Amino acid sequence: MLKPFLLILPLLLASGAVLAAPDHKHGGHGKGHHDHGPATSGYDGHAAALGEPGDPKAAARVVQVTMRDTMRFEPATVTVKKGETIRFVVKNAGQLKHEMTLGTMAELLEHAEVMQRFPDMEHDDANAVTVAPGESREILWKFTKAGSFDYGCLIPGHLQGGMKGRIIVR
Ligand SMILES: [Cu+2]
Repeated sequence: MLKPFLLILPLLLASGAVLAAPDHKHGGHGKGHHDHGPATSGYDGHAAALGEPGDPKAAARVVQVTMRDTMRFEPATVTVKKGETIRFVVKNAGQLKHEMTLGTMAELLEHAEVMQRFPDMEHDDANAVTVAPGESREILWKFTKAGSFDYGCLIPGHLQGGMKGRIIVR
């Protein structure tokens, strides 16, 4: 369990490190891939446990998701059929920057820790969007495996504040 108060000091120290190393922005595909720490982490940034990026030509069901500054996603639970492609239309209704990352809770927690060290990291992955206040972005994802998965906002403090949701694939 992350303890936000214990993370404040390392966070302050880390922000200095970020200024000294401007290239820690979360790169997109094709340029060196992103810095997730040790390769042994097992997290490849693509939420392979859930499925794969959706084919833009495939039929997709639209699921609207709203992000709020109360550290909540609406809805907080999404149910999909195995094999279904979902177009998440993610709207940030708040004043703060938020993001939505699909993954297992273990992946989200691990990535949230990296975000604590590099708070300005932005996501340009198939399974994640960073959404500025008032804007909307989309995630197109095909759920190929049955099970219970998660999504969360990895902006420092948000996941811990409860900004997460569950995806049930059956
Ligand atoms: Cu957030």
